[in-house]
Amino acid sequence: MKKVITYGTFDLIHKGHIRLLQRARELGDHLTVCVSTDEFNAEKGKRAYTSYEDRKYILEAIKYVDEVIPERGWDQKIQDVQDNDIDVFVMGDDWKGKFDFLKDYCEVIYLPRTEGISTTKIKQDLGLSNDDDWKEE
Ligand code: C2G
Repeated sequence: MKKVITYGTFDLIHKGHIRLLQRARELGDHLTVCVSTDEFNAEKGKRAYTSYEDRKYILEAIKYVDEVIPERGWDQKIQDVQDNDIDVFVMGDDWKGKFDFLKDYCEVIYLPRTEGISTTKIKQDLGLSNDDDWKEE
């Protein structure tokens, strides 16, 4: 079985995320998604609208996704690839080159991002571009 892995926050799931997951899954027989915890998002300078538990729940409902595990930091990827017998590591090409060190452990593929959509754009279009607007009711 050819196993694929990808990483991300996947907040406010949109077509760009789904297309990434679909193309990643098509590269093998099994897709593991490593989704950033809320704590790691803070480290990335991101504050997701949707909690880690809810982002995990949503990802597990997507037909291209076979397994969801937590991403707690930048330096777990080699261990994840080894522990999960991963053959292919996939990311959108905004990350091109950033994870080439994984080539010693698995195939590394950067896929073209889907233009015209992003979580940031959604927030801006909704006029919620700063954190204060995000306080839950
Ligand atoms: N993506 C895409 N097209 C978009 C938006 C996102 O292909 N329009 C891809 C990104 O390139 C990434 C994945 O969807 O591969 C998830 O995007 P984010 O949730 O923004 O992930 P990010 O914050 O980049 O976290 O260790 C890696 C990090 O966890 C990646």
